[in-house]
Amino acid sequence: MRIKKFRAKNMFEALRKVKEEFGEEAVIIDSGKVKEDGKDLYEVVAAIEDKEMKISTSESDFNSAIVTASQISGNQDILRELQDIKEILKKLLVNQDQGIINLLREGVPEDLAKEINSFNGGLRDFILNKWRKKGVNPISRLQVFIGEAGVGKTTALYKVAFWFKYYRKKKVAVIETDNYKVGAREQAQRLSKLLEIPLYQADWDELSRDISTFLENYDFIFFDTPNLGRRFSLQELEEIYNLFPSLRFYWVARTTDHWEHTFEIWEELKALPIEGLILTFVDKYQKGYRLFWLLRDEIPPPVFISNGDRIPEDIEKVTDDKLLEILTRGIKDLRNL
Ligand SMILES: Nc1nc2c(ncn2[C@@H]2O[C@H](COP(=O)(O)OP(=O)(O)O)[C@@H](O)[C@H]2O)c(=O)[nH]1
Ligand SMILES: [Mg+2]
Repeated sequence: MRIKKFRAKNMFEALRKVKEEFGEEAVIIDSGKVKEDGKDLYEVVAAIEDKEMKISTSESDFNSAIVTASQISGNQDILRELQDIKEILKKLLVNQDQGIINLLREGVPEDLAKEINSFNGGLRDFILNKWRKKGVNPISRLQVFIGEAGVGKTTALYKVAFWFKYYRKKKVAVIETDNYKVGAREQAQRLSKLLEIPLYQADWDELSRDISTFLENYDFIFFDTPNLGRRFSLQELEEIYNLFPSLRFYWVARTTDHWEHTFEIWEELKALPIEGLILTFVDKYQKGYRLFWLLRDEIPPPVFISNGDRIPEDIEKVTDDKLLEILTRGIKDLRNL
């Protein structure tokens, strides 16, 4: 890389000099006003990638190089120039670290903060690149909704069930397996009646007999589960999965929770075949950065978002635009990242 300072009476003149010598691909590292012989000048520090650093093999080239080297040795100007360049590089490195620190402060996990910082483009492109890399999973017919207490599992399940029934004209049934939560049965009955979606109460042990009948009669079967925790543990989920290997999982996560907490849950859940993520409480979510953990490669793609407590209408399928809207929510300057 070659770095050089260009000085001129004004900014346009300085930039013109940069262009003239370095061409269109020059990168501006620093700029500002300086004084030279009592006059105000504008200075631009520009850099250009050395595309063709030829290694000289001819003797005449070699000799002229020696002459040049001897000419410059002891040249104070060049030494000063080198010192300046060192300072500029130092400043650049510090700025880069500052960028990472700012992202960390905003709640971006460190790995992603570093990736964003070294990404050659705007934040929108970064998000879309990462998101497209995840691809989209086909939705399986037996889908178990899992997540912590109060994240909105039951609410999301009925909304998604209704979405498939209404927009995709699919035959959908719900199986309620939450036998712990007080009022869970009543909540399920009320929602099933309201949305005209058949509901079955069942234990996993009993289900082994009936699952093929369900598959004959319905396109999709959604299982509502108790809150993950002491009474319904990951171990139990794994046992259920071993019993029914055709089950797939939708992980329901609340967007207002701190990403470190959500990520701890993910560390536990990742042993299961999780096909997609349902993000809830998006209506209460304010600042985009805090959801950047979603962009980690290992996190399953968000499929639906729940943006309110009204059933069935507060649900949306995740699209590029929707994801961008959520992840950049409240971020003022997207170009500077
Ligand atoms: N504002 C808002 N409230 C929600 C959302 N999803 C669920 N809720 C509310 O959160 C509470 C818990 O929901 P529920 O589905 O029973 O949670 P579960 O324990 O995970 O099954 C209920 O009062 C819901 O109305 C959402 O996306 N936004
Ligand atoms: Mg529930």
